[in-house]
Amino acid sequence: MHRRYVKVLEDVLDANSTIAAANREDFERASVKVVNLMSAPGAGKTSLLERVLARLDGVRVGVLEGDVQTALDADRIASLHVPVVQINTEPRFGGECHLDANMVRSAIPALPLDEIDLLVIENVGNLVCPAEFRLGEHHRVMVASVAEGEDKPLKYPLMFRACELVLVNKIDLLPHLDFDLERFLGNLDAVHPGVDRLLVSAKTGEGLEAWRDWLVAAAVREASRVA
Ligand SMILES: Nc1nc2c(ncn2[C@@H]2O[C@H](COP(=O)(O)OP(=O)(O)OP(=O)(O)O)[C@@H](O)[C@H]2O)c(=O)[nH]1
Ligand SMILES: [Mg+2]
Repeated sequence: MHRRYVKVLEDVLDANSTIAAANREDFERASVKVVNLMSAPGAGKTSLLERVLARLDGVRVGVLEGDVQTALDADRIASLHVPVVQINTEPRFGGECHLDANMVRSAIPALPLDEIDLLVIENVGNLVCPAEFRLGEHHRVMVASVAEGEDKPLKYPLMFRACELVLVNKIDLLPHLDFDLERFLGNLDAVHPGVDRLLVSAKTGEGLEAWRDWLVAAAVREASRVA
């Protein structure tokens, strides 16, 4: 019984990988690089996009928003005059806690791929499932906010291993928290040695120039080996 469950899961992930490869082909045909942005709910994905998307130095960017319900995040991005498409996983996909390749495939016709160089996909807030489902992206980034505790790399290692960049957000809150930044970074290196990391605050703007520069470079960088 247990073995059958594992087999079903393997089949689901295999089917997802096939569709992700088709998505990747569509993105490459349109010369669009794709970043999959993941985190726990509320770590600051949308806030970190809002702060940089409007000043990407000539890089034409679009956003695909994934949420269980609402278009709240898409509305925030649209107010910056950035093209945005919202996927709600609740009505059509049963309230999934992650985006999968098929959901992204269903959104591709609505995306202005010929008018953008970079597509950022904001995944559903979750530290487990999004890391398992490839979408056809070239780059994977996660946000870990200091409010979540320094043990998270140890408890959710796949997410921290699956990314090439970790944005450590909400560092403005450090004086108010019992968060040991050195211990967090040690835990991060224990599960993904040497992974790139940026200390940022979407509230104060600290570190956002480096995040912006990273996104600008992602528009031309080759796909990461972890994507
Ligand atoms: N103090 C502080 N608050 C922040 C920072 N970044 C985001 N927030 C706040 O954290 C909350 C969640 O931010 P969002 O950007 O919506 O987080 P998210 O990851 O997009 O959330 P979901 O899409 O729901 O998973 C909001 O109240 C933000 O104002 C930060 O750097 N410092
Ligand atoms: Mg969001």
